[in-house]
Amino acid sequence: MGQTAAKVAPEFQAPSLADWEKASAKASPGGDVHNLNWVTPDGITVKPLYTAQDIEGLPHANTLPGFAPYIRGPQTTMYAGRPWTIRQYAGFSTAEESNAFYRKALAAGGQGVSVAFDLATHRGYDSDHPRVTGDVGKAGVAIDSVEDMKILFDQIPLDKVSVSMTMNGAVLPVLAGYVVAAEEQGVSQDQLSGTIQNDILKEFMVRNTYIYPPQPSMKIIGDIIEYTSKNMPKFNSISISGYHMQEAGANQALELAFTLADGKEYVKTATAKGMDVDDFAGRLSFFWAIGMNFYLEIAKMRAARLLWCRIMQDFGAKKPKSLMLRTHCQTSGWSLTEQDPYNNVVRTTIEAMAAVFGGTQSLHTNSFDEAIALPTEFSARIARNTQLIIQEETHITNVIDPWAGSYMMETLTQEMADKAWAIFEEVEAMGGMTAAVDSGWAKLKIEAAAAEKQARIDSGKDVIVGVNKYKLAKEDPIDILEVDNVKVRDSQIERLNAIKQQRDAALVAQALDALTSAAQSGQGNLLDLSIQAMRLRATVGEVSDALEKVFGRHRADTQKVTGVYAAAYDSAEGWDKLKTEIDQAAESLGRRPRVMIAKLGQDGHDRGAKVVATAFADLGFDVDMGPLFQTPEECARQAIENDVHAVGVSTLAAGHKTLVPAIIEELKKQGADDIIVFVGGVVPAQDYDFLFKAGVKGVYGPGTAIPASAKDVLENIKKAAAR
Ligand code: MLC
Ligand code: 5AD
Repeated sequence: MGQTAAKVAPEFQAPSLADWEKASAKASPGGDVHNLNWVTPDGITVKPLYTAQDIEGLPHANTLPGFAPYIRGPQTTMYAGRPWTIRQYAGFSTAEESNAFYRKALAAGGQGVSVAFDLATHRGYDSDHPRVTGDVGKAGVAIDSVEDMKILFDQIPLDKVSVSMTMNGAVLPVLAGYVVAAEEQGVSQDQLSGTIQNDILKEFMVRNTYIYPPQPSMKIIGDIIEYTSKNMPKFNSISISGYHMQEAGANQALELAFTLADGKEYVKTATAKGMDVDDFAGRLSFFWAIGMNFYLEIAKMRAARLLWCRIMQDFGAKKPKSLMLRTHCQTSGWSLTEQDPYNNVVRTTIEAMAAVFGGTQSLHTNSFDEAIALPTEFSARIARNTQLIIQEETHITNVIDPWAGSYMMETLTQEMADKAWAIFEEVEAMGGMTAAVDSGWAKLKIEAAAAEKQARIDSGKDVIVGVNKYKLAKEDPIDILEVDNVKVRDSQIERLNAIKQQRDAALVAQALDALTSAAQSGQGNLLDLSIQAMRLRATVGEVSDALEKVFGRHRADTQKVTGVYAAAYDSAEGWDKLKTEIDQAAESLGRRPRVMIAKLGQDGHDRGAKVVATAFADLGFDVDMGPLFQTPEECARQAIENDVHAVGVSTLAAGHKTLVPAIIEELKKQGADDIIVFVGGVVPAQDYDFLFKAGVKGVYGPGTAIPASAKDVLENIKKAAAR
């Protein structure tokens, strides 16, 4: 065979790299092929050509799957033996509706369950709490007690189907509720396979569904790792998540470094409790975002396994399972657009392929209506089928780690590992991730990256098809999922009341007291005690309160970056003109136009709010940033005290139809209807009129260039002042 090939091959003289460079110069900008290099946001230089020279001497270019350092995947056979789990994250409205959705999805090819809870549940409030009126059942399913959990998993055999629960703040009552629901289904704790997210450090950095301050939150994580490693050997005690960092703006190297550093912190927490690292490390799992940066995402996943193996070896871990990084991936929600939304199917397919080439164990593919609302049955079907098609039609699964040996991929894997390791060491030098989070440094690093990215998009440097290039003249609205929040809340309150009537109140009170005492003394396992309380039908809110009595509720500082957006904005002309207009308005108003950027309800997604605040400030507005989780009343009070011209509500969790009219009403009630209100974020086209009728002056959906919204706000402020 080799001989035949040699015979038919033409004679040729192998060119040198210098020959190639010379030959390419003509076709390169400035006559130099090096000008074709691309420097990624991480600072990695991606060249147009890689050759065998690039991987000469690379230490890890020759490893095998299923063996340390696991660059090529944690399993020996990877997808050739068993493909990744198709695990679509979902949840909305009531437990009944979400249960029906899961069962249909499993019947149609879904392979695992992944529960999205509503924000009230995340933050430890029962559905009847006045702070969460706009949030119940909106961004996920409302869960108040074991009774809801039992409905959620009705006819889903928990000894067979693995369940992931994305829960961090109210992790104790929710995990406890799941354990009890399974128990009442006849499934014991040792049979449960699944994952609890339980990653609080990234909540303080980016996702913001924390309840307690960092220290007691870390104690809770230690207790959960301890309890599950003893009693639930098949259950992953944590899903150490970079996903939300990338969604909040982090580049891949930052995402990788911070997530590994979070992981190290959790290992330290557990070993400090006296646990042997090999007793729990095999059940630590990871979670990455996979965006449109195709090659680097694959490199990131390979580098992640390499680095985690190194970190765990440093802890003295011996078992292969402790050394191997296993991960879930989700395609990037942030990369999807409201404009021309069917393009999102394409984006998600490309991202899913990167996740698969990177060797993920489990995958969620986003639905094309992501930038507008929660998935409908239709959009969820396409998203799921995207994975089924890759698994069953393409034969991609037949070959393990097919990018291995690629000059480019091996080089980028090493470079990504080196970049991330440098950041990891920077964090170490600060005393670890808890310190880096506490000081606000880590969050600001991510926010700066987000502002830079937005400026690159707004100034057209980074292309997004249908948003800043190839725009449609007319967008057709698509069908979206609407949740009747009032109905969900009413039915939750009804069930809560029924439970409270039927349970043994004295026993519940005792169980809750036991939790409070344990929080105080540090004695006893908080998950164990939560299971006892939930079994007696204590509610999620009550268990959370029992601990809050001792731990308190965390309030975050709102720092913001400055100058970053302006520095990265690449189109000076429009920028300078707008700045001048704002300066002129300042003169006629007698002071700078002042806006308050507000987050209402339990919606903690603050990337957009932070980026807008930074950019508006760079443009010359006075900007106040409201704290997270304000009620409309609190927000109105702050706006009036600070004498702002406008309040900009940033909304990403579908609470706008309740919360925005409420803030307008409150401003009126408090005598300040001269303060104008504008709205930015995820708002379906169908809702614009509703908001305008309620008195909103501007609505800026995803993809709006910030200078455009700033200009509009300025005009509205001027108009209001002239009245
Ligand atoms: C797999 N197995 C194999 C194999 N492939 N065995 C032999 N040969 C092969 N080729 C075995 C595994 O070892 C394991 O058994 C079993 O099959 C299941 O495989 P797995 O790879 O562990 O998959 P899975 O059970 O799906 O677990 C994947 C995971 C887990 C480890 C990443 O943590 C997980 O499911 N995470 C999902 C997290 C999630 O859905 N998060 C949503 C976040 S959304 P054994 O015995 O070894 O266990 C979010 C958004 C937001 O956060 O902000 O709201
Ligand atoms: N159902 C389905 N997907 C959801 N996401 C968030 N909440 C839900 C839900 N209830 C997805 C979106 C979002 C990411 C954080 O998770 O893709 O961007």
